[in-house]
Amino acid sequence: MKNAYLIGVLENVKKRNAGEPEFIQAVTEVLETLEPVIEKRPDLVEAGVVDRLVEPERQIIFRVPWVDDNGKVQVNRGFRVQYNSAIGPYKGGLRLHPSVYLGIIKFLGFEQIFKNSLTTLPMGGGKGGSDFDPKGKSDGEVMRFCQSFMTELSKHIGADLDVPAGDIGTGAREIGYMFGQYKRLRNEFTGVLTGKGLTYGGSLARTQATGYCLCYFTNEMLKANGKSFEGQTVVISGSGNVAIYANEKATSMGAKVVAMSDSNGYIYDKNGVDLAAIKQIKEVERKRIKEYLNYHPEATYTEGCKGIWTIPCDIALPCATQNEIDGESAAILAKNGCYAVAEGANMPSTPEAIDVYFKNNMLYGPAKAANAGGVATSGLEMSQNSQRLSWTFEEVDEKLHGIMVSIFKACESAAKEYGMEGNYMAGANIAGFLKVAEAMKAQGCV
Ligand code: NDP
Ligand code: 2IT
Repeated sequence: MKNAYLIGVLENVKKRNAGEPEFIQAVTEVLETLEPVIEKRPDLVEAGVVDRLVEPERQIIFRVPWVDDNGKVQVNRGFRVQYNSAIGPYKGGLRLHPSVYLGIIKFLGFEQIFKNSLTTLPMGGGKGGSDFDPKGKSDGEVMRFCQSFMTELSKHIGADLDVPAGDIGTGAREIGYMFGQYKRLRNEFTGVLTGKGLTYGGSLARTQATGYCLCYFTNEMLKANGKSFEGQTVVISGSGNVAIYANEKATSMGAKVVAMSDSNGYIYDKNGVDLAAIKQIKEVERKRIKEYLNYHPEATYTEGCKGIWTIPCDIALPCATQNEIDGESAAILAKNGCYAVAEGANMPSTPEAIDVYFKNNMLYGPAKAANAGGVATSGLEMSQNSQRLSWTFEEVDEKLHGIMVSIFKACESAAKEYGMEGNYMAGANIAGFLKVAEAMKAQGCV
């Protein structure tokens, strides 16, 4: 990066957020790709748009006390970072995972600003969560945690203010408990959360949305480069919400998914992963992926998740967590003939991995664009709640398909306009940024 203004902003970010490497990583990637825009737009520099964009509007950190099944008091830490409201109410998921700390929530909230902008819907960026680990907890413990978490969070959110949703560790069960507590505390039934159950205001297709839309985006990227999913071998990391529905859609588009993982290890099934077995193990029983061998003894299970990228494939869809593909794994993927990577997870590729993709002319679909279908459906859930209506699965799915096609086109044309044809990462950052930047400039120094 050569632009003195951007270098200055980044230096300041590093100084003020030391000890938050994921956040610095996310900001660095965006600022590097914004260089040609900033060179062309001195008015945005004058308006201090980037200086303001990197600083969250509000950060809330709170104590979450709850009582476990043995009657013992447990204390977790809760977060909500309300990052940017230039184009709509704050919107973004809640992550429940022991690795959660402020830096993770800030990187996710920062990414969410651009992603939400790309969806074309009016949603600002935010993210939240806690270092609570739902794994191994009883339903009662999860409920008491969610109620305590929402008791504080309810003071800071609202249908026109900030609308949280799911992310790692937060699925339909957790959203249900949180919604119930919000309703009890506020005595009102509003669309304050998305990803709700279908009996109380949820949208059809929200469960499937992120995974399906990852494949819609990937399909556009493949088509634009004379390829398709048909007959291709695919590796998908993770076996949660995003991974499961990415598998379902990729398979329906003619691909064969041969491997999936969890945080303990990965399975390889050369006949194609049996998704019904994965759903039973993960969605119904909440067990570990190695149980897959009970259904398919001919498959293999390997401890440790990194090795999944050594399985030869044409297309890789990382759908687990941040920085899960490093430079070394990316080099193995490339060597084995993988020609496309599209990100279901947020920031799953390290900067070194991204370098490998570009050096090897691989197609690269960045998270902000490729996984935007989840939050887009959340936006459609908000619209349905406001109208007190619910659309059919087909209506929602058709709208989403259109949104993903338009996101791909926006990335493709912004990259081309700024002299980086085929670099969808730069295209996503630039297209996402420009809408937010114009809105921030128009609203003055706030
Ligand atoms: P889930 O909790 O449903 O599933 C997460 C999956 O990733 C599990 O298989 C989990 O394994 C694995 N995983 C989580 N953390 C780690 C880790 N540190 N190392 C290795 N594996 C890990 O979450 P989602 O499917 O919802 O989210 C997956 C990714 O997609 C996240 O990056 C999330 O931010 C992103 N995303 C989610 C959206 C959504 O709508 N849900 C929308 C857009 C992006 P285990 O069970 O062992 O923990
Ligand atoms: O990372 C994401 O986009 C999500 N976890 C979904 C957020 C949402 O509000 O649906």
